Amino acid sequence: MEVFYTSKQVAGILGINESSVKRWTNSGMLKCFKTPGGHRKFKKNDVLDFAARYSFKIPENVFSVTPAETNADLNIDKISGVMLKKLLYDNEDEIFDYLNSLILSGFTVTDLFDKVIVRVMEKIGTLWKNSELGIEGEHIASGRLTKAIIMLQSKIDNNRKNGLTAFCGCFEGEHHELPLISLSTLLKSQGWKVINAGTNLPVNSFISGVRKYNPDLVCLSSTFTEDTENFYRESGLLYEAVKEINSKLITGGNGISLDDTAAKICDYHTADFKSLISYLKINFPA
Ligand code: B12
Repeated sequence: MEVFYTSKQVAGILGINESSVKRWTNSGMLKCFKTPGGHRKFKKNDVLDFAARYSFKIPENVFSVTPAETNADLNIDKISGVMLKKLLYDNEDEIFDYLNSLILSGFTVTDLFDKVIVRVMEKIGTLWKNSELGIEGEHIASGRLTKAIIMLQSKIDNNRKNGLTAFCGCFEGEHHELPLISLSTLLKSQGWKVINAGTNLPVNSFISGVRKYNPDLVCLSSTFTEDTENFYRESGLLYEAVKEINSKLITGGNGISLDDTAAKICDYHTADFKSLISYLKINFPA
């Protein structure tokens, strides 16, 4: 089955604006055809010809996942398997190319994190737990993925800013940085300006940052909570500061349980990005 690409996908593949794609098709430099509804569609070979003629560098894996794969039966298992191998054996450029190709094939940023990256990192965690992967192997894989996600940020940063600012961080003792970087990437893709204060942040510094930047939204990520009582104490302090500036506090991650206590220390708690997006749509309508 021949696969066709949209103007948006071609813009992503070539690393240019959608308006340039339209201009070049209008001038005849880039071949396309139009659907009955007037939408431009592109063949892979036409995009490759254009790239070769005008010296555009195309990432290697960009065409490796076809849009068909992202339709009804998303093959998450297969994609996670490919990703796992890439994390273990490839470098960050190749991981980035693969993540980018998933986005270009129609994957939402939310699904990329909730369904693929969470699953792949769980597999890494299991390998590590079963001593099939050393600590160094886990660090290398996490480091490569972190770099690839940061590279992806500039690709999926939404040019249409919503004018809102989010302040994100983790409390002292929390070293899981990947969820926080993933969260920043997701929010940026939704048009948010993101201030990522990082992991291992003493609660007073977290609060100082909130007061200084006066954000519309504060996000706290927690993956591993050693001292639950202290965590709730610190969250309570942060929540007071967030309420003082009429902002909202959202907590997320597997280090926090969804019990009644959690409900009292934030405006909303969720374990995934899909629910965060739903919450934002209701509470920060465009
Ligand atoms: C990578 C990793 C590390 C790396 C982190 C590197 C880095 N740069 O981030 C390092 C080596 C530092 C590390 C250290 C430790 N780790 Co660790 N780690 C992992 C691993 C393999 C992957 C985590 C990850 O990045 N996942 C990918 C992200 C995207 O997924 P996620 O965290 O689930 O995030 C999703 C949701 O939770 C949610 N979310 C998260 N935050 C937020 C925030 C908001 C606002 C919202 C809305 C949503 C949200 O949305 C995300 C997308 O769906 C997991 C294994 C696993 N099963 O997950 C163990 C794991 C989390 N680690 C674990 C442990 C025990 C540790 C250590 C104690 C190990 C040790 N003995 O030293 C230390 C603790 C360090 C500390 N004090 O923080 C346990 C935690 C068990 C628990 N909850 O008690 C796990 C589950 C491994 C295991 N099976 O035992 N770890």
